[in-house]
Amino acid sequence: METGTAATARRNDLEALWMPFTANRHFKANPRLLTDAAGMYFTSHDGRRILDGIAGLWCVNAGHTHPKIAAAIAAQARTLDYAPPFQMGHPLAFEYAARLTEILPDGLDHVFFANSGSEAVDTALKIALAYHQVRGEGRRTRLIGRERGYHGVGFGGISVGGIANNRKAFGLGLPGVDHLPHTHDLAHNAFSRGQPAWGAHLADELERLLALHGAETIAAVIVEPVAGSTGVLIPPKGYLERLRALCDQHGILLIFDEVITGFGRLGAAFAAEYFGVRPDLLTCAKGMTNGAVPMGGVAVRREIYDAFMQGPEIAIELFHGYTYSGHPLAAAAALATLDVYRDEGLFERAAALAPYWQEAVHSLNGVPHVIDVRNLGLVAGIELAPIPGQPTRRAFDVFLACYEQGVLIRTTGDIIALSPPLIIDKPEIDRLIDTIASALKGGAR
Ligand code: PXG
Repeated sequence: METGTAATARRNDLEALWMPFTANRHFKANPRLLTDAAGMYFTSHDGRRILDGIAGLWCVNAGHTHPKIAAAIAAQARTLDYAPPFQMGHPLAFEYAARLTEILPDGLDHVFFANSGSEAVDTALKIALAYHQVRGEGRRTRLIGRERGYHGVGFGGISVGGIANNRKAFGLGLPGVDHLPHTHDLAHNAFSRGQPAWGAHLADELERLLALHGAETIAAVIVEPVAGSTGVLIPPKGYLERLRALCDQHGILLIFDEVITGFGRLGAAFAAEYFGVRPDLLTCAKGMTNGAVPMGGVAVRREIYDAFMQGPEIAIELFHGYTYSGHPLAAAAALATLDVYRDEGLFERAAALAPYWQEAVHSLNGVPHVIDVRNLGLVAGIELAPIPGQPTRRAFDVFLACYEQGVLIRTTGDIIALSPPLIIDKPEIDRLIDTIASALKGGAR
């Protein structure tokens, strides 16, 4: 390794890295580096403890550097570092798929592995299209997403996604995609606790799209059960049920993107269980490995898997997969993570804390600039009135002020999104909310 002042300077030079979804020039002028983490806290490069209000990025549900997960990864790295997943396998990937189906909704009992939420989404869309084709319904090629939806950054994901900034610089996307309207309406639903009462009828907009395109041309509808990245949009009561009924009526597959809602975020294993609505395909990532190793997955109903299992036995049934599908380190981390969720009762813990969380976040009602607070499980969105002419500035200033005070939050537009590790305790919830309140009061412009 290089030594000396020049080498140290090079190691600390921030210039070479092009950072994702980041204001690179602002960051490099004001770096915020995280060097260590344990439980609910990061340590920053300037030696401060930072309370993690967002589980890293919606993924570290069991808290940071969990010893059992870390040990499983270390042991696996010494035992089997890599095994090819095409025409070969290794035991942990099979074991994890079987274990995962135990906590998935009934009937979702086959799992395909990817390495991120974006890959899981593209995989799910491809399976949906190919499924209709193997059944002789190859005319079903259209995909329906939703305005403000976030399904990662692959071309499939941004096409069905509905966030303008994630789409507009990148060409035309997939053809044959349409979008449902989003369900966000402050006039009707501001300061709702849990699921808002107004808005189930917005699911009926699917009928308008079916009339426009012909139901027999639609392959799948994909939604986040709770939209996260766009600023926490909670589904109105009855909305998901109506989408399910319409998809059933018209032979359309329903895909739930559970990349953030999976693994206890709402106080149940998956949002599908929480809402009592079963999708045909379900994507997950993030909390699968507690964020410790990249991993994503798509769970599918038995009928979907079975539809592909035909033709000569030596024929490959699906021409899709990744070099790292079911990677040994990811599978080891994921198995250990499932053990931790079970042994520490973290999904139940999230459910038990949800009422306290709800009261805490709604205490921000009345704080300057707060125009909405919304919540479900251990998720909250706090929407701020933008500074006139400077969209996103208000929330970004709150983010910076909280970080100064040792609290990490996440902002998107002028919305604060909170999703703490499920191990958070009540005093930590209080500190998180108090810090946001004082940032809003102190930083009022
Ligand atoms: N689907 C959903 C619902 C997501 O939330 C992805 C897919 C993509 O996952 P990958 O692993 O490819 O990033 C996500 C990711 C935020 C934020 O600030 C959320 C995500 C990613 C980055 C930022 O809320 N979610």
